[in-house]
Amino acid sequence: MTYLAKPKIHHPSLPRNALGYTHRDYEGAISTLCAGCGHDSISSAIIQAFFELDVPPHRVAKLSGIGCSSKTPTYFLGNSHGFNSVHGRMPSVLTGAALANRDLIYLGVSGDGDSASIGLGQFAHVLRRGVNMVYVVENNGVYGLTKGQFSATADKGSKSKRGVVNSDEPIDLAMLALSLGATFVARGFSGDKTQLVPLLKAAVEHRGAAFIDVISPCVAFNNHAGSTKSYDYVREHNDAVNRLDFIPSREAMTADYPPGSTQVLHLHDGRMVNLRKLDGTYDPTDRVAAIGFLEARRAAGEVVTGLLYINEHSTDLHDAIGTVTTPLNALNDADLVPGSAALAGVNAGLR
Ligand SMILES: Cc1ncc(C[n+]2csc(CCOP(=O)(O)OP(=O)(O)O)c2C)c(N)n1
Ligand code: SF4
Ligand SMILES: [Mg+2]
Repeated sequence: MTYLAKPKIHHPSLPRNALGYTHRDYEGAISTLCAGCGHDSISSAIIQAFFELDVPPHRVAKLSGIGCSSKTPTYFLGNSHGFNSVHGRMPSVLTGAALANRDLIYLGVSGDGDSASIGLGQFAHVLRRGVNMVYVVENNGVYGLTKGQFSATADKGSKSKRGVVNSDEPIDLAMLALSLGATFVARGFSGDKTQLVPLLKAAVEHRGAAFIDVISPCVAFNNHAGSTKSYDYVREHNDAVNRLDFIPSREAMTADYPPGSTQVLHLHDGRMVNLRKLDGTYDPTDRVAAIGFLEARRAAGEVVTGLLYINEHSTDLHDAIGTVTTPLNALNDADLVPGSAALAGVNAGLR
């Protein structure tokens, strides 16, 4: 455990974004995770994504459960709102916060134990309700914080550090997210920031439930031969179906790609992402095909990464229940107490 505070003095020539902030303004406390933990690379990708998106840090709420992964919000976006909830309960706390104040960007950070075991029910409902958020699972196939037990995402046949073979079928969270109705589903690898940062940026801009499963090796308990969540295994079996280029405004796209190798995706506020297709046949707007593709590649031992599915016409929970555009926590007494005549009208409508 380190108690060292980060120095407050910044180098005067650090690059600044459009708001005048540097990377340091998006960082958090010094990490206490094991050196080499994949989770730290994800924190660094999150810092870069929000810096490059020019998001004011006070507009972000980061929420997590319990685990090494759920500790990470302490290590990024130190000037944002934060809530470290109970094991597996982040989604319901996030849902409540998102309903109360629709003006914030919600970032849920969880682990494979947190989301695929104790929190599986919460994971399912937050996605099927279309809560407007980015939900990141830092997936290492083990319960890192409690010393490396297999989690529900560990592949059948994979080996623990002590050589025990996992006999249970794995839960593929990306596949589950697809079947639950998430409108943005992606998989990344903590060792591939070039792919992960644009995925995070596009997920932030997406309206609705955006889920990213990030394979994130645990160097202490799950980075050996026989593991399918180790750095070596993922590097050797990474089947990236596409790469994103995030277009920050309505600018025309100037990149020079061979015809047929790109696909332009539109996000709700007019922003676009340019998708470089690495697998020419993969179409991330076809949800049913995506499920079949993931299943087939998993059977072949491959780890499919990239943008797996996007619904360009997505809506969110606020659209579904018709909440007012003013955040509920900003409504005044007159809005909240409309009087007996209004109440009588509501009652009459229910008779
Ligand atoms: C209600 C409850 N049950 C069990 C625990 C013990 N516990 C703490 S973290 C954890 C699993 C963490 O695994 P994961 O979510 O994969 O995070 P990682 O540490 O691997 O990043 C467990 C079982 C707990 N803290 N609270
Ligand atoms: S135990 Fe594993 S998951 Fe936890 S900090 Fe160490 S390497 Fe990361
Ligand atoms: Mg884990």
